[in-house]
Amino acid sequence: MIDRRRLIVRSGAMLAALGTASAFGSRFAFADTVTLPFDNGERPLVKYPQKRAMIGLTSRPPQLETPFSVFNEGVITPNDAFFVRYHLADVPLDIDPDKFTIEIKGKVDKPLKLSMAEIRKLPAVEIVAVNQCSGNSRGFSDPRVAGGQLANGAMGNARWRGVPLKTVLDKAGVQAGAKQVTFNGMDGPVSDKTPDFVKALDIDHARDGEVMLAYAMNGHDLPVLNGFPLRLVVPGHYGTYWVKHLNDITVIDNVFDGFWMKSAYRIPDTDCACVEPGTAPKATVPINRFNVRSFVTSLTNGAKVKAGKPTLVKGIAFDGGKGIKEVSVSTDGGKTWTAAKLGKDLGKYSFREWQLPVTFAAGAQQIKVRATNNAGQTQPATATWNPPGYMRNVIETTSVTAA
Ligand SMILES: Nc1nc2c(c(=O)[nH]1)N[C@H]1C(S)=C(S)[C@@H](COP(=O)(O)O)O[C@H]1N2
Ligand SMILES: [Mo]
Repeated sequence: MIDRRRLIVRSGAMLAALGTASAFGSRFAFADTVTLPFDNGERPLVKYPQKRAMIGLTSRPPQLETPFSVFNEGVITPNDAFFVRYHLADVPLDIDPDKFTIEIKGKVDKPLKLSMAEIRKLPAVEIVAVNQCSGNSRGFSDPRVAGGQLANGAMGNARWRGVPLKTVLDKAGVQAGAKQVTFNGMDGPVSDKTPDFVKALDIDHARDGEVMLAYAMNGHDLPVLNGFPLRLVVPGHYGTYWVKHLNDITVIDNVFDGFWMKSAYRIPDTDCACVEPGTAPKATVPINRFNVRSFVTSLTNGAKVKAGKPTLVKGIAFDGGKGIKEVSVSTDGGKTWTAAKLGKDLGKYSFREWQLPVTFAAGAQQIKVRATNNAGQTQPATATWNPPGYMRNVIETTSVTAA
């Protein structure tokens, strides 16, 4: 059962912690509850600073899912509707950007400590990229698995602005023998038994010129809950690597063995990153790139449409960075597919809009949508399964009634 009073008190404490509650505009309030389409799917709609009403998953730390209707508003996810994921309860809500510094240390010639002013002076780059939690859509896992029971709203697409990680690594001078780079943010565990949230990338990935230290999102400072004042952006890769409130970058000459790399966020070492439902993988690897996904956004399950007249069906598709080649729609259970028209290309890491006029016969109808990327990878007809419930990308089906 949802304890609204407790959530309200905690949201209030957070406003106080921010120190500038009034600057954050409207006060927290509970609009309503929503019911996600799986067992125990009832969630409160909660209001946090800088966020519109969002689907509340946990309050300590705050974890917010984007209401799916937001994805039909446009191809860019607004900052105030962008999902929020944290692991550790000690979330830094009152960082002074003028005092904030980030350290680059370890196997480098010249350890650095940079202020935000110094970071902002470096040549900036922009990239539109999807951030998606590994466990997005986990609530649909069958059999059910442990972890945050998310529907499809733990993803978002934003225009990120910042400095290539390569720029600061080059400035510090990576030494020969460097193998990985670790990333630590300012949040921490409440109990010292919980391992701190630290992630690692291979050195070549860290220096690919695309991985970014981002300070802006859609033309504004990062929202506090999305990592203000600085976060890692790892295009095409699951959100777990996108470390928020990032203030510690360490170059190491070994493979990092912290909990969040060695034990958590690992997928079966199989082509589908899946195993027979209910079984354990023989070997695992760290989760990495997104697989291909596509969604109908203009119609939800249970929607009523006109029979015998075209309905413009719209949605989004994305993948881990090959770029979307084709999106197709089927209304006959997957026997035949019709290619949709793709929208503007905002880059290979972005959501890609698609649309297709569909004429429905009267009665109950199912719309299936399937995307294929430029490497020929597509989506499975039946959902794959793994114990942590990661990487769901089944062909989605939307049920409507035409009359
Ligand atoms: N500092 C910090 N960064 C973090 C996390 C965290 O717990 N702490 N969670 C990661 C995970 S698992 C995800 S999915 C993304 C979510 O980013 P968002 O909250 O901005 O949507 O943040 C990542 N960065
Ligand atoms: Mo995540």
